[in-house]
Amino acid sequence: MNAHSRPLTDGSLTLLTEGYAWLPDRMRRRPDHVMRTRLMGRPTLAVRGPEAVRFFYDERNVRRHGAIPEPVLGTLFGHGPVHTLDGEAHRARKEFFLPLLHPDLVAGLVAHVTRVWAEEVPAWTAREQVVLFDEVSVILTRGVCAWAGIPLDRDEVRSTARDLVAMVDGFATLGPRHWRARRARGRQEDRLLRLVEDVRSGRRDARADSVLDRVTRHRDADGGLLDDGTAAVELLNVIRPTVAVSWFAVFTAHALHRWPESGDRLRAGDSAYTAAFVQEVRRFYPFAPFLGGRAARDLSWRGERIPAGGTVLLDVYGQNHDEELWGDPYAFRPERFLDRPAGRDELVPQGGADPRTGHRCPGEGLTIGLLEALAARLARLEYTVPEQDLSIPLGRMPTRPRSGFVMTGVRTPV
Ligand code: MYR
Repeated sequence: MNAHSRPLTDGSLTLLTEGYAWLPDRMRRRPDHVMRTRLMGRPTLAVRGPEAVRFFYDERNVRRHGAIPEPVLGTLFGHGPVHTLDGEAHRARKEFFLPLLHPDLVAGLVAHVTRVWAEEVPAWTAREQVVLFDEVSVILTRGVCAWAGIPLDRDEVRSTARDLVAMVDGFATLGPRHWRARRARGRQEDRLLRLVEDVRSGRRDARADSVLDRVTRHRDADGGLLDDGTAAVELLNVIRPTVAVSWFAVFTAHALHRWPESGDRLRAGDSAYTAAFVQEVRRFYPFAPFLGGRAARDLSWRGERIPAGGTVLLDVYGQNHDEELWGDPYAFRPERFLDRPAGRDELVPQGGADPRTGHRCPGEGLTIGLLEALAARLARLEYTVPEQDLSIPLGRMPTRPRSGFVMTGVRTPV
């Protein structure tokens, strides 16, 4: 029996226990960066590298319909979202998201979030301790809702932030976090669905050209408006990922703590270094483990075959730590991005290829803009990092420092 005829064991259980390490550990033994396995009972092909990114994002090879398992839709993305569409349907729905690529919109979101930061942070100085993850999620929730034109009363800020975090936190587990995520999604979809109904019925005004206004007017490929439920799902697909930047913000604080010398250049306002630092945070720390699609036809990649309908995975975490691409990939070294900017299909924490035509996250520029602003502000903040568990368990998806990054003695810069 050779490697090709041996029945493949299903990797689902080991994936759930090994988390981020599952794919990269197995890929390490594959010099061609391609691997056959089974996942949730389906033949699966895992690929990695810039050429593989182009293969993966070519719709003639890989399609999205039916690719995302229901437990991920029921928590993270919702039912009927842009992530599950192909061809003309995808192109038309993507029109709603493409303005997010515009630098003016990025600047607008950053302005809202930094205004909220300036309002919230002084109160940290009076507190015995602050859990950065929780507080940043509140700041991002307030900022993104104000920017998107979504009303948010003062007394619903913390519960909304908790729900948005829960949806991300529960997508890759079948334990209590998963059920919390489903309940959170139910609450937030209901709330936004009522908001969409109110705008459409004229009971409430939406700020002209805001994200809320645009979702109520968006037309799909068939020329029809989104139904109220799908509009709520896609609104959440703008605000939830923005709040998910909390994970990267805490990784930013972790990096500043472990490599404090980086802080000097951030404090000095070195914008090229700040941009490189943020790219290194997005490369180095674990966020999306991999991305998936379905083989559109019988496919072969570097000699490995996958039948039509099989699963194709892009090994995101593995590619961001690929020795050949990065050299010394487990060293945190922002300078690597000063020496040479990352190629489009090399650095793929939020997917690869062109966000205008494919499934790369259209919010990548928003993430980068927010992190540059937050990194500079975190570097200028004075605080103590008390004894705590800052380990980042790779078996938990999504992961973050276990303590959430506790700060004491916070003092704002004069
Ligand atoms: C967001 O809120 O959308 C940001 C969080 C994204 C995490 C990305 C995880 C991707 C999981 C895809 C699973 C595909 C399985 C075949």
